[in-house]
Amino acid sequence: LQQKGCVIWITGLSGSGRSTLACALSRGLHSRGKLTYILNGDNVRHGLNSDLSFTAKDREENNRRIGEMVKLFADAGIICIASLISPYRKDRTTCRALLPKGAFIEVFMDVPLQICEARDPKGLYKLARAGKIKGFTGIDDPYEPPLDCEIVLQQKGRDCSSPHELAEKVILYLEERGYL
Ligand code: GGZ
Repeated sequence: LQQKGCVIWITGLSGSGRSTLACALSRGLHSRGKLTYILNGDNVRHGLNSDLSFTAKDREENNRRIGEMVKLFADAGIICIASLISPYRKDRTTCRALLPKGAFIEVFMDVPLQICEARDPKGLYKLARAGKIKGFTGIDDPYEPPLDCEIVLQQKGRDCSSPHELAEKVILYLEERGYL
């Protein structure tokens, strides 16, 4: 087998650009002849995890199941991109522990809440502020930023890279560690 599998675990608030990065990353890796697969919290929640809500317990279970899935993909030699809020540090640590050392690459979309809320691509923050969605991450539900993750992608003020540029940073990291 030519390809060594790994997991790119993208964590961050709703509207922080997780899905956009996942797509740009996937494109960049495909153009280098690599096989990838994106597991998106939102997508998986329509099928396999359709029994789960957004309580702390169900978010934990959502994270746990996706952790088990990305492990299988990485075992198969695929670069698996997981894009979910994964608000709890301990849940991300649990997923990390499933992978061989170095194969779990946590990427933090470090975007301030005000920016995510101003973007509000799905109008969910507006609903949350109006009290129509309860327990929305960043509004009335917690988000625990990583303390020590592999890659931090900041999007603040003038420091505004394109999705392509952000993806290239991750690809450089993979290159340096022999995943490409
Ligand atoms: C946070 C919510 C909620 C609540 C629905 N809190 O911007 P999005 O739409 O696409 O990303 C959010 C997605 C979060 O699902 P995850 O599986 O990634 O979350 S977790 O890791 O916490 O299990 C948002 C939408 O679902 N959404 N309700 N209450 N995000």
